[in-house]
Amino acid sequence: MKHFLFAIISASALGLVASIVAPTTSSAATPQVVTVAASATTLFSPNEITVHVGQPVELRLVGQSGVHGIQSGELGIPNTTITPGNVATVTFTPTKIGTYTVHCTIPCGMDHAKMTLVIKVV
Ligand SMILES: [Cu+2]
Repeated sequence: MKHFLFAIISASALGLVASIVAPTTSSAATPQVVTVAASATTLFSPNEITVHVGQPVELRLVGQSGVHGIQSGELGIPNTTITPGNVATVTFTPTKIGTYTVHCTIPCGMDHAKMTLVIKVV
């Protein structure tokens, strides 16, 4: 009887440990989801985001008007095209602290040169 009780207590203790450890592990791997709209008139909105070294970022680029593009070799963002009515999702993991200015890669109108997304890695 004593052994039986011990087994039950041990099993619950293990379960408790698992439930404490599991969320910590998954939150470290869970990407930070950031949504940015891309439009011919409001450009990237917001035009500045903050992300964290070592934490994956799931960047959701919502195409509102005009065709736009994004790419950053430094940040590991692949060449991605954003079209109206679609959401382009890119995932990258920043490795170095800094402020990165990413320009729209596709000429999209009068304000194209001003179309930047500032990504602060902290
Ligand atoms: Cu653009």
